[in-house]
Amino acid sequence: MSLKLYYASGACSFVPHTALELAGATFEPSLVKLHRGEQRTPEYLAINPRGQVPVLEDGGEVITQIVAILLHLDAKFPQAHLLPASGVARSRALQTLVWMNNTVHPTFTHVFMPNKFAPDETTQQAVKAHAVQAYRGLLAEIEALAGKASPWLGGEHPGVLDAYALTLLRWGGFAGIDPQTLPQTWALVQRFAALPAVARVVERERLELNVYKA
Ligand SMILES: N[C@@H](CCC(=O)N[C@@H](CS)C(=O)NCC(=O)O)C(=O)O
Repeated sequence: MSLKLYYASGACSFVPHTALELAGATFEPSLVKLHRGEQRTPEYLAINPRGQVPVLEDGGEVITQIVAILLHLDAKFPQAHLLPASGVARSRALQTLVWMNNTVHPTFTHVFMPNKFAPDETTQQAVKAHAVQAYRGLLAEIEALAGKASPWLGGEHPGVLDAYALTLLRWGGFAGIDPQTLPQTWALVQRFAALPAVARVVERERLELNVYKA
């Protein structure tokens, strides 16, 4: 059955995009240009009425939500070790994955799109400033996890936690957070990006890892 991933450059879809490459899957990458509003076209809304990436199509089935997509890929490609297979290691990895998705990621959304959370410019600026401070604290938590990585966030194998950490750290640059102030995470992210499978995604998405401007 054919696999197709709808993704946007530098967006959270980097995580399933990387998972597909790490798994050695044959898939069709389909770029959705968010800055051009392609996620709001009738064609795309017919695929995902929420107007978001990522979307995975597996045969005739449409799957949305990063965690659901990753669990689907983990079950489909167990040999890729996208997550630890069982036991406490798996529970801990899921704990981190879900936290990244339900806490760290939406905090950045408040930085990047404060207009989604407040109607007027003044309140939006306040929302953004508050979210940047919260985001710093959350990246510090990732830094502590990166300090314990052995050698990857999920343990022996590079996987989805490393991909999410890369995305979240990179976004920090847009929030004015220098990735080099988080040296454990920055080292892990650079090591991860150098893997051939990950490098393919970085190249396809044309990503600069460090977007921080002093
Ligand atoms: N809860 C969703 C969040 C997905 C999400 O936030 N997607 C963003 C990109 S990182 C998006 O498509 N934004 C487009 C928009 O809001 O217009 C998931 O886990 O998949």
